[in-house]
Amino acid sequence: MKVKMILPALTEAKSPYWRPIKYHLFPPLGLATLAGYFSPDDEIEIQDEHVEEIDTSDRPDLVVIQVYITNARRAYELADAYRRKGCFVCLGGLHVTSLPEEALAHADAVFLGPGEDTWSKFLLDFKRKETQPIYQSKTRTLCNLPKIRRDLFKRHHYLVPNSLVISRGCPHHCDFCYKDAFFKGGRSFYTQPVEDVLCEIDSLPGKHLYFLDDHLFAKPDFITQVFAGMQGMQRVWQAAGTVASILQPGLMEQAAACGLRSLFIGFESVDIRNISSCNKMHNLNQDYIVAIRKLRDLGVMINASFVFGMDHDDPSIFARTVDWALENGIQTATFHILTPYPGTALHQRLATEGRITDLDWNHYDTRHAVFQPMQMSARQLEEGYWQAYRDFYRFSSIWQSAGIQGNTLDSLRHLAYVCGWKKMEPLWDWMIRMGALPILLPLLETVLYGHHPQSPLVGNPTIPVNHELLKPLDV
Ligand code: B12
Repeated sequence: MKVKMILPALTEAKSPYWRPIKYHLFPPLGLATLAGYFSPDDEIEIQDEHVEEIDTSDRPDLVVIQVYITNARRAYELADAYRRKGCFVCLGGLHVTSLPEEALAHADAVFLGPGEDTWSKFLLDFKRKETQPIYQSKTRTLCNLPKIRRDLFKRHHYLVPNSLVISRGCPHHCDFCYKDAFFKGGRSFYTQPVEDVLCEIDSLPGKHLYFLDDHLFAKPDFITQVFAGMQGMQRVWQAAGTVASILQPGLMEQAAACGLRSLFIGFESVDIRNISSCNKMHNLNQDYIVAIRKLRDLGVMINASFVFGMDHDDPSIFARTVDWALENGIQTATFHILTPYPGTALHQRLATEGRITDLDWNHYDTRHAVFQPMQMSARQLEEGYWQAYRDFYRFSSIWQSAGIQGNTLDSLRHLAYVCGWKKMEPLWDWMIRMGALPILLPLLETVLYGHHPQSPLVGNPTIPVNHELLKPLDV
């Protein structure tokens, strides 16, 4: 059977928001996970619209499309085109799970929740020509999974080809997060067996890894076993973590010892009232500044994530957040406008209060105010968001936070790193278009990491230089 798997672009290439560097980061891991369930005789192609044009002139037997909220319109367009040709179209992913009826109008079958259990059942049904319109995931396990079909990735297109997820979900219940809606009807946090994780890591080429787990450190006994197994593997890696896990005694030390180099941290707000009102209880009563210092001492860079537009935010929040981040020497920051994704508790609350003002899913990209904020206008919220980016990344700001690093070398690294990443984005874009990344990235990595005391590159010239960019990526 001929199978076409598609990840439609989250932002159109012609949009002013298109950033080649952002959309060339990770390969479509979810689709490659599902591809593992096909039989060896099946002819499978994965197309990722972020890095290539989707060719719709073919006529596969089965079309599989992953739908996020901001690619929903495009996903439906592709689905309709293939259905007109008589192809069987399956839609799944986060947005389909939130709004199955909407998706069903464009599909022969829709899949709610993670696909590991429903997908194998569907493939049997498809063979027997007895498919159902809706498949709801119930059994949640990551044991005995088929191998992820990484061989189907066009690897050379990606800055971070070695992305992996070794758990699903998260044990917490923040009101803005997709998680509770996506995992309803079964467990909402579960992990892979440690041996499988270590085997997968071992099978990945190069040195650099990026764990895309929502909360890698959520189950300490699991992750400390993984870290113990990673000792000696000579990997460098990045991930996302919470303030509470950073403060947990010994955990970050172990992570840094087996290669942690940068961490994405959801600080969310510098106003503590917002933290309790969004139910991010694990951030409450945590000392953000102690956490930041701890990572700095371990040589781990921080990408701090902040959300604007929560109910306690007034127009002073933008400057207060940027000042706080700079005073604490944060390397990179990612700002978001609060976005009420359908299916979340936040969406339900704002809808009940009559505050949702925009239902164009393309605007649910955390760059648009799609609701009426409590203490400012939607326009002030959007302008403040862009102003925060400009203020955080102006030269004087970069200089200020570089001065706060532990020593001169770290300050220089900070300067080179932030300027090299943010100030040279047009150059990065040009390099991506020219296909020059494989040559230039190793050079950059040596500049960024070569001198760092914990870098495995230091004093060990026999270790091949990593071909991926190491930075706290804003995903
Ligand atoms: C990688 C990633 C990206 C990549 C996307 C490209 C890519 N290659 O995947 C990039 C960096 C571009 C990106 C951008 C953004 N992202 Co993002 N991203 C992720 C991340 C970290 C990992 C995705 C992943 O690989 N998961 C692992 C695989 C195994 O899971 P999966 O993809 O969900 O696939 C499974 C199921 O969904 C299902 N499935 C999926 N499709 C189908 C299809 C069928 C037929 C079936 C049966 C099953 C099925 O089966 C798979 C196996 O279980 C997730 C967080 C997470 N942990 O998932 C956030 C996440 C998806 N992103 C999110 C957000 C908010 C964004 C941004 C809007 C944020 C921002 N401002 O930067 C932007 C998008 C900008 C825009 N214009 O839209 C949110 C989505 C919230 C929501 N309700 O939609 C998430 C969940 C993060 C979070 N915790 O909030 N992102």
